[in-house]
Amino acid sequence: MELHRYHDVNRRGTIQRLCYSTKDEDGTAVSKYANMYLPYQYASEQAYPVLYLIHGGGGNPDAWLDCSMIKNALDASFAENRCKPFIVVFPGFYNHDPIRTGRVDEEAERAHVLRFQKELRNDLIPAVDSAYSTNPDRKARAIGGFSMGGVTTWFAFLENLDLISVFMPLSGDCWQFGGLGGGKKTEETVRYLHDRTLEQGFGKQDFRIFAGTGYEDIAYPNLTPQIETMKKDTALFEFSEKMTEGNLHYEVMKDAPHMYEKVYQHVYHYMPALFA
Ligand code: FER
Repeated sequence: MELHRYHDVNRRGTIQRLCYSTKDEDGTAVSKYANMYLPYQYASEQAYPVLYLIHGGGGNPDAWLDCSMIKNALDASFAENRCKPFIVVFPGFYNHDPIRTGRVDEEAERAHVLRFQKELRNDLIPAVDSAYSTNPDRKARAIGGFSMGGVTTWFAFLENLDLISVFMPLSGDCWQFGGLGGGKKTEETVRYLHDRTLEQGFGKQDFRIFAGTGYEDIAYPNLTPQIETMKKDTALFEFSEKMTEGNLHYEVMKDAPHMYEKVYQHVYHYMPALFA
């Protein structure tokens, strides 16, 4: 994998906080924030595409920025003109402070990322689009995430395909049929992805998936069978090793365990294709 090189330090994007409000399961208002990455020379005369980048289990809106060189990768890519500038939103999928000790509680985490789909639709996307100069077309809206953020990304495909057209699940499988379902209930999962696409009124031309993980990643055994089975469903999914062809991509990195420090490199890799 090609790593981003040194770039012009004067062409840095900025981070802002966007405060917005959502509702918890009982309908009570909850105040939240998302970190907003605005590219260098962000100007309201332009309408920018937007990537929503979601943290992993136990994380928060700061996790990607704290734990990886994602900002550096974005700054470098825009400075070197690898791709046109876009906005990145780093929200949190919990509606309370995450309380995580030790192992993942699969059902609890699954409930959070599923609830977050409503927040995305009703609260977050409208807040972002009204506060910033965004292109509101679904073609210009992407979502990606690491681990539980990857699980979140698959749920966005199932629930919010009318709002989003680009999906970048990283080291996380689809949990429609419970924890680690991409590995444990592979056939059912892929059939459901297929059926939900049609049910939402979309087809092969209407989305692109950029998946990734590492050979040493704990999610590899769950995500890989799901992607391999999706590849066989050629009526809907067209796998290609070329980022600009087909609608399904899978990059597996060497020496890459389940860590932001590794996984952010997939974002760097896929960046030029997301809104191309
Ligand atoms: C996976 C998807 C998500 C996985 C783990 C997770 C083991 C989440 C782990 C965590 O939040 O700790 O496929 O594989």
